[in-house]
Amino acid sequence: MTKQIAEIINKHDNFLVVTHVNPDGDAIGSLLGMYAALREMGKTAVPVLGSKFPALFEFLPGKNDVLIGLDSLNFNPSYIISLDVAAENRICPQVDSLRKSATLVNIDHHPTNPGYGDINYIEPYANSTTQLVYEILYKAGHPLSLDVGKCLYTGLITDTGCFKFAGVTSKTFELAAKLLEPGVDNYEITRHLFEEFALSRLVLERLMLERIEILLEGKLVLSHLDLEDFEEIGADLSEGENLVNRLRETRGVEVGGLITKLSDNLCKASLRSKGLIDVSAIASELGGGGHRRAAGIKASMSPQKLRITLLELIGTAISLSQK
Ligand SMILES: [Mn+2]
Repeated sequence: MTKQIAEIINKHDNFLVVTHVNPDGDAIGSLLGMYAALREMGKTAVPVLGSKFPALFEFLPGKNDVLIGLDSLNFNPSYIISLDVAAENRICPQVDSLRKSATLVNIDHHPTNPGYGDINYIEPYANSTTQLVYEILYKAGHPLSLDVGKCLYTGLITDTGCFKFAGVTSKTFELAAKLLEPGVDNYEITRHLFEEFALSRLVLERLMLERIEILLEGKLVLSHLDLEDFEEIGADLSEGENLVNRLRETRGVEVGGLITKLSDNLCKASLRSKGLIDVSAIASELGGGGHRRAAGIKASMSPQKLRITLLELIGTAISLSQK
């Protein structure tokens, strides 16, 4: 499949590059890495996000070229390259209108990805989607530049939790070495990703910790934030993105979950598991998706309802795992 996609980017032109809403480092790294490479190849390419560019990734090259929505799009893409998007409804919704005239290439590493593209390259064993981008560019014979290296390394660092998470092998470090090769500065990237948070994020974390509930005999820790909290604190929604990891750090805790209320009848939840419980299966039951150890949900229900539903589903999964 890498060969087929490598041929597309070598032989064709006019690419729209997209990723998921609430983008994380792998989403933005894949988006800007693929975009930078296409530009280096002399192609017409436009990176698109469905919402505001997250402040955390402003250090990456190409961010000023990102279109927010398609209103000012001034060319007809032949190909839409979707990166790190587990479910089609998580792409910027306007992209749907282009699907008749463009070929959708779906490149992802989420095992729950149903293969919604015209061409699908889904590799659940990849540490990050940026790894798949690297493999495609390698197959295409495109040499790795400093810009592309920075972006792809950012995705790898994000999705492996700085090489802490399960699934990291000697191959991961081989890839990391290749990505650093053009002169990428590891500390520059990790500092931007983990040591430059806005003060508002610290305040959000305090609020999240104040509200923890220790459930299921300490195996589940839940907390919640409201959109109003973000507004009051002056924090961007993306700043809440990985706070949930904190809820899993305690001994005995199998699952941490953070529910964010977006409106009375709409909320999202991020789930993190140590591995015993497959949180992507729980997320799938509620229309979300992700990985065994990290998954997300956006659900049309009140936070109270989502809390009870999660408590039931996770409670059942934990008792089944003990049989
Ligand atoms: Mn990813």
